[in-house]
Amino acid sequence: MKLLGTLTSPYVRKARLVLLEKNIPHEFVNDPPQGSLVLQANPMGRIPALILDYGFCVFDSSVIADYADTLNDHPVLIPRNDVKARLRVKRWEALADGIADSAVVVRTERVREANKQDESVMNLHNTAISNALDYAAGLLGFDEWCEGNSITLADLALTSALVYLDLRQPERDWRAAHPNLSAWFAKMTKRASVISAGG
Ligand SMILES: N[C@@H](CCC(=O)N[C@@H](CS)C(=O)NCC(=O)O)C(=O)O
Repeated sequence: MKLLGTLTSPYVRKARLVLLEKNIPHEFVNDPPQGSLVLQANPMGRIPALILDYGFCVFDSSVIADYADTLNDHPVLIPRNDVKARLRVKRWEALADGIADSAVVVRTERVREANKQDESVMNLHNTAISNALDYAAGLLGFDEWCEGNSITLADLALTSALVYLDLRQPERDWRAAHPNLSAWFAKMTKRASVISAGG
């Protein structure tokens, strides 16, 4: 299978981390949003897109993660039998993707000409990020993993969002505000998958 996307996208990183953690053979193909390969795979031109060996194209990182998780059991990243645990993991994913969504909006505003930037949009989304980080730190507490006793999609999604936040908002001192999240993230960034996906 081929995973299309860029190295900086938080959604692509999440999909890559799932494939890497589960040791699923794949080729990473660097192609940007609206790139020629991406457009053949995803009519919306968004990344990531996963092209399966029989040509079927899967898009949206959540769908890719869901599909990839069915391919083997080591590890199971989205709980299968415990409905409440599954819901908690998927909600973590939504929270992490929400941080990424807002960081992308702020980034999009920031790269516009100064007189075209919408301060209220940036404030709204920066506040959403702060609130989501508060919420994530509270949920995590001093647990080793976001959910249960082992790594899940929740950890990978949150890691991807925070790597992106560090990239686009290096001035945001979320580590000082949330030492527990900081310690958890430091451990996550030492994992082979995270290093291999580019930090
Ligand atoms: N919900 C989607 C979001 C994907 C997404 O918005 N990717 C961005 C790159 S970070 C993109 O392709 N943007 C280009 C566009 O929206 O046209 C997912 O999780 O895959």
